[in-house]
Amino acid sequence: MRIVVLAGGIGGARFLRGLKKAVQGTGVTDITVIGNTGDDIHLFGLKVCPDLDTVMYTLGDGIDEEQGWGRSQETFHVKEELAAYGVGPGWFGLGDRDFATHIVRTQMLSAGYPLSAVTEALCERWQPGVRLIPMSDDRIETHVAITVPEGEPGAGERKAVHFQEYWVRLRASVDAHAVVPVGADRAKPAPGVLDALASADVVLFPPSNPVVSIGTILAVPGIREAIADAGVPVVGLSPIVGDAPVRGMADKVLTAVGVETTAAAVAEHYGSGLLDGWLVDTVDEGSVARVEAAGIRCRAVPLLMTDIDATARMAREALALAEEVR
Ligand code: GDP
Ligand code: FO1
Ligand code: CA
Repeated sequence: MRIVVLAGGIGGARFLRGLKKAVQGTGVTDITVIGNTGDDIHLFGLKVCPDLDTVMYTLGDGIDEEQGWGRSQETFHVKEELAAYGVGPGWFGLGDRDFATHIVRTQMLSAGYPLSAVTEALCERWQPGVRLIPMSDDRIETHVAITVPEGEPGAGERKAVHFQEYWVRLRASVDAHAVVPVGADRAKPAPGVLDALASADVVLFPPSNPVVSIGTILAVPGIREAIADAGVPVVGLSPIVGDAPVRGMADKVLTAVGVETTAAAVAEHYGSGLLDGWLVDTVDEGSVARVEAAGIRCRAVPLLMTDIDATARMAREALALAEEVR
């Protein structure tokens, strides 16, 4: 059996760790991960791919476990030296070990390799145990339209900021008027993406951000259609538990696209044209009927990724639901 997973950063990566454990000793031949690159940012002349790196480091045991992003045993000497030159942004914490990844990536991109080939090369070191493919080799950057907050230059004016500026510098403290995956409309899926979907036996949406992770991947022309055309079960797990994101500020970007922050509304947002099955947490058992009324098979199971065994159980539930709707 071949499994394809559409993944953002922390939610996607942690789920994948559980999925790998869940399929150990079963007939699963491979797991292909289509990674979000809308969070990518160019800093200090380097290309940084937070979600791809989060998946790669998490599955390769190089992640800072507590933070969920960045390298373990990290130091920040380069960042401090850059700051001493007055070179920012200071609000984005690139560590020394992490810098090496971005240097290698940028060097290979400058030599003409596409991001998909570079990602494969980086994974040679980390051996994540899955095939990690960026959603596209083309540059796509999520931008967020905001009103500049009081106390900042241009306060009260409307402008677009890079997703990382919205998420990390502003901590999503102001409303997002719109979320735009800039460049997605002209982008092509990376080599291997459509083939993986065409030969998939099941497609999983981990509990990743529905707007800026999975939504961005689905914005690449051809990917949504390839999922539908695959004709295999598509099952998702809710990142919203008890009407709030388990972690992060997904509510801000859900509101921006007119979706309420509930497990049921996220399922309806994907819709029965895309999703066949949806898992909600046991605290949201009351929303099962609403999801099923939308034509999506739904089960309530524990959805907190507190440890790898709990996460593996979630993955098994998702695969069981896939068999039920097949
Ligand atoms: P990001 O790119 O690092 O933001 O990570 P993802 O997009 O892959 O996942 C982010 C989402 O993961 C957030 O909306 C969280 O609510 C969700 N999440 C994090 N931990 C858990 C968990 O233990 N259970 C569930 N159900 N969702 C989680
Ligand atoms: N998140 C933060 O909240 N603060 C940071 O300084 C930060 C630095 C950073 C560096 C590399 C990387 O791969 C990820 C990093 N993240 C940081 C996480 C990240 O950019 C966001 O949480 C995601 O893009 C949202 O998915
Ligand atoms: Ca992300």
